[in-house]
Amino acid sequence: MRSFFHVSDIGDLNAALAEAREVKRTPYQWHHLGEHRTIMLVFFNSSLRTRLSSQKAALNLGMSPIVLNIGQDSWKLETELGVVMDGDKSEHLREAIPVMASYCDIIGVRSFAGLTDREFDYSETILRQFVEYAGKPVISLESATVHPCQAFADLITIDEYWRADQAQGLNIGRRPKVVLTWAPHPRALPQAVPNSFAEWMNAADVDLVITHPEGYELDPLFVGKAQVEYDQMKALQDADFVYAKNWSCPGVTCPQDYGKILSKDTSWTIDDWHMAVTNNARFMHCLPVRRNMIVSDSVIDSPRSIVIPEAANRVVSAQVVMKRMLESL
Ligand code: AN0
Ligand code: CP
Repeated sequence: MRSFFHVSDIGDLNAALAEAREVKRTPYQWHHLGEHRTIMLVFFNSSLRTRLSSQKAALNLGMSPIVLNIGQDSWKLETELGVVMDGDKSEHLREAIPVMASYCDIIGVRSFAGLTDREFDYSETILRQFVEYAGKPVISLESATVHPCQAFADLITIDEYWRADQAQGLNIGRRPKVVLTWAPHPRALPQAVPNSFAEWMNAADVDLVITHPEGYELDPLFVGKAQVEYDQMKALQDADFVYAKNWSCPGVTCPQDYGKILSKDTSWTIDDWHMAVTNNARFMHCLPVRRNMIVSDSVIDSPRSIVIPEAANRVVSAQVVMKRMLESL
């Protein structure tokens, strides 16, 4: 595997899920694969889960992780080509990437959307430079438009809970109804998490419904065949999994508002009243989550909340991806 950005990079999803179950059962059985191998994890933005789960996954595979926080531990990097570098950026990605790549076998990159220039973000300008200048396999650790390690972990989690239900004789012979719902947040957030979640759920054996206020339409490339329902309560009806997330305006129906907050409507906050119309749904969120903005304390603290096992599965998704990359080096 040369890159991990989209669901298509992982190939057959059932095979990937079976591999994830095996990795989870016996995480250390491939410890030899990473011997004398190094992964570089480059962060342009903050992280808790991605940083730690990626390091843990690498360690499980016997691989050495090196972490670099751009602008804190390193020089500030220029990302745009053709500019006169007379500002606060001391080094260009054009040199920094091949230098970093010369110290490792795999590179992971976190570079959030800037949310000011849709064209710059949606052409994945930074990630593409890593692919071009590194000459090593590249993993998106949430880039401008995608967060595949999260979406794969989300799918692993849904598969795990649905299988557990079926082992108890529940929900036999049907697909889960998964609802991706927008929820309010005080700051403008990227679309990478909902984009990837939609992309992966479309490829999986689930029925996906997406709900959000008008203006928050995700890029059709990611929405695919999913049903879009503007009435949140209607969308949540009989849901088996509720996946809440905030995102800023994707600029699909209103390009001038790209990256802006269009609504802070707290009637979209997931609380007991919303969960009551579901099929006793499990609650999911990628974390970090703002309590009582995205979700009420009562829902996230309830036994139907699976946000912690979901975060734990970030090690599993990262390990499957790194294992595949090591196998193809
Ligand atoms: C980021 C986002 O919404 O993309 C990271 C989520 C994994 N969240 C925040 O910046 C709060
Ligand atoms: N879910 C997720 O990617 O969390 P971090 O931003 O803490 O890495």
